[in-house]
Amino acid sequence: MNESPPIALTIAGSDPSGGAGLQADLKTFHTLGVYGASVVTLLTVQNTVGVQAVHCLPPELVSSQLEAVCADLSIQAAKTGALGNADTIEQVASFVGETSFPLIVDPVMISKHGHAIIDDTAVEILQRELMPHATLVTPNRHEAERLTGIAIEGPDSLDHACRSLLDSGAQSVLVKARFADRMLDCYTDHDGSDTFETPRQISSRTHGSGCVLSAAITALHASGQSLHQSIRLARDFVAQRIASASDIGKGIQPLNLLPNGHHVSTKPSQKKGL
Ligand code: PXL
Repeated sequence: MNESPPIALTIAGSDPSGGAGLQADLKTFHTLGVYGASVVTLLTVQNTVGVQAVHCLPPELVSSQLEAVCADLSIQAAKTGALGNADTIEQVASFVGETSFPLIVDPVMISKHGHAIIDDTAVEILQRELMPHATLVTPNRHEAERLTGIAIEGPDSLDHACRSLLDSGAQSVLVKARFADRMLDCYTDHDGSDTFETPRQISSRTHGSGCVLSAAITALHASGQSLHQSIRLARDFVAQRIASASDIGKGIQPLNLLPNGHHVSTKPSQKKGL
C-alpha cells in the first residue's frame, strides 16, 4: 500500500473563478504534495474582475462539515480564510478549541478589488474568539491596522502592530506589508521577531496571493517543516508562482498553481523535417 500523504484542511469561502478562497487553498495543497480537505463557509459570486456578492452558509452547516471531516480524516494542519459572519466564526472557534492540530488564521476582510467580505462585528469576534486558537495569524497591512488600530507607516509601527496582535492570544503573527519597493513581512512570536524582506514584484497577477501564502504555510507545516521554515518556503513559492503566472481572466489574474508549475501541452509535437 502507498504511504498516505499529509492531510491539510481549509475552512474558507468559495471563489468560483478559482484564483482565491478554498479553490486556491486546495490547489496549493495539491501542488505541494498534500491531500486537501475543505469546509465551505460562504459562497462569493466573483471573477478576476470583481466580487459581485457574498452569501454566508448557515453556521450549523459549517459546524456539521467540520464534524464530518474531522471525525474521519487525520488533519495535520488547518487554515481559515474568509469565514463570513460572527455566528460562523463563533462555531469555528469553539470547534477548533477542541482540536490539537496547528491552525493558521488568515483574517480575510476585503478582496483585492476592495469588496468587504466580513462585517465589523465579525472582525471583533474573530479577534476575541478565534485568534487565541491560532498557531499563526497572517494579516496584511490593512487587516493588521484594522485589528490593532495602529497606522502601519514603517518598520517601527509594523513591529508595534505585530506585538499588539500577539496580545490577542495568537502564538505567532506574520504581518505582510510593503513600503515603497520593499516587501517587508514581520514575524513575531513570544521569543522575538524576524523580518523577511524581498524586492517588490510588479505584477497584476496577484489574485489570491494571501490565500496561497497561508495555504502554502499550512501545507508545508502539515508536511513536517517547522513553522519558521514553512513561512520562508511559502514566501518563495508565492513569489515564483506570481512570476510564472499566465494570462487567465480579464482582471487581477491568479497565480500559477499548477503542479510542477506547468501544464501538459496537448498540441502534437512538431516533427523535424516535416
Ligand atoms: O483573497 C482573499 C479571499 C479569500 N477568500 C475568498 C475571497 C477572497 C478575495 O476575494 O473571495 C472567498
